[in-house]
Parts: sequence; structure tokens; C-alpha cells
Amino acid sequence: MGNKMMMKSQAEFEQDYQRKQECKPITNNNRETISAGIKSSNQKKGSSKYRILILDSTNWQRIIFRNTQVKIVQKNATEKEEERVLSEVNILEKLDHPNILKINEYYSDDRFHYIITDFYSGGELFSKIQERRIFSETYAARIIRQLLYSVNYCHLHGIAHREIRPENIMLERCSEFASAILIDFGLCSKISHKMHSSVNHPYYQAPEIQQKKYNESIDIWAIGVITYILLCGYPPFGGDTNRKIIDNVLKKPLIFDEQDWSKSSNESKEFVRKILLKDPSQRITIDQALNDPWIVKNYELQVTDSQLKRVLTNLVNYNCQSKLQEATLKLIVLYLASREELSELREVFTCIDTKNDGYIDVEELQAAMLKIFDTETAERQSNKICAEDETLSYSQFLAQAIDKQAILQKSKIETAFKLIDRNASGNINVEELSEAFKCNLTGNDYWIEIMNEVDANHDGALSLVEFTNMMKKLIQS
Ligand SMILES: [Ca+2]
Ligand SMILES: [Ca+2]
Repeated sequence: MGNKMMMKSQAEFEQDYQRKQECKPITNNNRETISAGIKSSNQKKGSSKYRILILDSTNWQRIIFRNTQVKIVQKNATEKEEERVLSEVNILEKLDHPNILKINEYYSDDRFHYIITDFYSGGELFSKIQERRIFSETYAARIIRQLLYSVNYCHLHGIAHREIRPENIMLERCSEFASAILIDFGLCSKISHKMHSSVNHPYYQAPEIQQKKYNESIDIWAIGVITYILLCGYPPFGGDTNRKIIDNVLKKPLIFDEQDWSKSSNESKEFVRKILLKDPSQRITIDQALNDPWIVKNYELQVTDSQLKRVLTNLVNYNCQSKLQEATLKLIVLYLASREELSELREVFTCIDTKNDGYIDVEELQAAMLKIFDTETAERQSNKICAEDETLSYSQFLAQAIDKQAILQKSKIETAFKLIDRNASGNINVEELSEAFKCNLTGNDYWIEIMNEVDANHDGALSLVEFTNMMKKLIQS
């Protein structure tokens, strides 16, 4: 896929925006059609990087930009299913990691849930396996490393995913170096001693699941099965029926067919062997897996010194003066940053986070800065950015480290303005601010204060000029 296809000129962008103004809100009659349209456009992998959908759940029109899609779930369901959707939304809203599905917004009305998430054009890892059957060790180690990194983050947040399989791993774009993104948290659970329900497809089920008592180590088992599949093209424990598969998982010893594994390294087999131990207490931990010789040897970050320098310089120069500036910048990054920019930042973030916990702390930042700056600068700047032992989350990092010149082009600022100015009056009022950034909703007083920070002519609203000036300050500073 050429990168050019992903880029839209400003004129095309404007045209699409105009089209949005002409669209009718979803009604009960056309809602299903729109929902079906989303499904079919998903199937055309990589053909549509730019989608616009209109929701009427709060009676105003809304555009969803490229990089995003909406999942519409009918609300007819049983109480249990309803709970599942809400718990998934609730959990995903809290997770903020380069290799985990990003949920951008959530709405509901009487009949439907609308879950707006990032859109990943590379499709499922499952389809890729069907296409290619086996993969090089470098490719496999890269995918598995990213999977371990995301699952480590889940476990550190007290969450077991419980349904790790290739259908639930997306590739963020169509490229050999695309990142793997863990999705579908519908079966995830708070880690506890009470976990007992039967989860995941039998191919990926750890043996202890049959004992109806297990811990988060079942996620590592599933990763071991996926590694095996990537390297030889079929699961370690097969069978014609689910019962047969489960029997094999429980009783059959792990074997590496001589012919099918003839080209694989001993380290790769060792790695799989250390994971696929039927006794969970013997199985290696995620931390051990992340530092396993096979992973370390085959996993190479795609970060050059010049990239690292550019990104760290952006981070150092980041100088946000108002909360609205910061919130708007996050919105622009979320909806308008290019795939390439985000991929690069995802890679750099991973490279800096050497403790693999999904946050950048002062030590990690300083170590990264030492590769680029002198000791004094590295120490001073890392202490300034992570003041008082604050850590940088992934989305904070994205907003602070993104190239401001590129992301704060006039057209993008204007589009962000239109996103917030929901009634298209040409002015943003306090209600629109609080609606646009509702994840921060803390009452109108909070937003009045924020409005006052940037409302230059004190008319209680933000014009496009005031808004643009506010954002341009991020470039000048
Ligand atoms: Ca870290
Ligand atoms: Ca004003």
C-alpha cells in the first residue's frame, strides 16, 4: 500500500467536511445500513483510511475521522451481555498503551452502544496467518514481543485478558513492520483467585482452565501457542473436535516435528518450551519472556539516533500554557495524526520504556536522553519533564513528543475547531468544551475557568481566531 493513499489533501479534507454537513443523522431506519457499511468497509483492508460517520445520539452531527471507526452494538441483549459491553468500555477507557486498542469515545442511546476506536488497516493477525502460514523468526519475535509488552501492562493493571488468540490481534497498518494491537477485552477479568470460567478457543486454552481454577498465567500460555503457530503454521495441540483438542492440551507432550521445525533456531524452541509447560507454576513469567534470549536476539526496534533525537527534542521543547491547549492537542493527535507519525512515536516510546511497564519514568527518560544530549542536559531535562517522579503515559507522550509544526497546520487546527463547535455556529461555548472533552468533565466552573484563559475578547466564547492563536503558541514557544 502506498503511503500516498493514506494522505488527503487539504481540499479533499474540506470536501469531506462539507459532505458531512449534508449528511443526515442516523435514524432508526438507516442505522442498520450504516452499521453494515462499517463492516464491509472493514473487510476491504486498507482501502479506506478515512471514514465519516454521523451519530445522532445527542442530537448533533458528529464526524469521525480517519484512523477511527465505530462499533455499534445493539442493546437488546441479556443483562449479562449488557454488562460485558459496559465492562469492556470501562476497562478500555482506562488502558493507554501503544499495543492495546484505543477507545476514543463512547455513546449510547435507547437502542445502541457506539464505541469509537482507532482503526487498524492491517487486519487481523489471523488473516495474515491464513495467507502466509509461517513467518520468519524476526517477524514472529517482533509480534510476540509486542504482545508480551501489552499483556504485561494489562497484568500490572490487575487485568487478565483471557482471550488471546490471533483473531484478537490487529496489525496497525499494511507493512512488514506494522505493530500488533491487542483488541477485544470482552472476556477479560480482574485478576483474582476466583477466576474459573472457561475462556478462549480450545487451541489457546491453558490446561489448568479445565480445573476451573487458574491465574493470569493462562495469557502467557496463549502467547506460547501463538508463537508455535507463527513458526510452524499449526497449533501445538490439535484435534478434530473441541473435546479432542482439550484432551491433547491436557495429556499430549509438546513436540516439535523435525521437518517442520528444521529451519528454526534452538532458542525459538526453548522459548516455546519454557512457556508451554502444563504446570503453570513452572511456566516462565511475562517478565522472563520479555528478557528471553530468543526475544532479545530477534527483536530489533526500528528507531534511529536521528529519530530519537527529533522526538526527544520535541519533548524538551514542549511548552503548554493552558489546559485547553493540551486537551486540544490530544484531540488533534487522536483524530488527525498520520499513521506514519504515530508508528514512529509508538516505536520510540517502546524504546524508551526499558522497564516494559507502559510508562516512561525519569530514569528511563534520562537514559534515553544520554544517547543524544550531554549528561547535564539529559539530567536537567528529564527531571523537568518527569518532575516529582511523575511518569509519562502513552497518550501524554504522544501529545508532547509529536512534531508540532506538522500537526498544528492551519487546516488541522480548523478541523479541530469544527469538531468542538458542534452546532457549527463559528464560536465554541462552554457547553461545547465540556461536551468535547467529557472525559475531563468536572462541572461548568472548570470549563469557564479554562475558557477565560484563552477568551481574548471576553465574550464568553472562542472564535476560530482565538482558538488558532492559542494553538499556534505551541509552535512559537
Ligand atoms: Ca517504564
Ligand atoms: Ca471570544
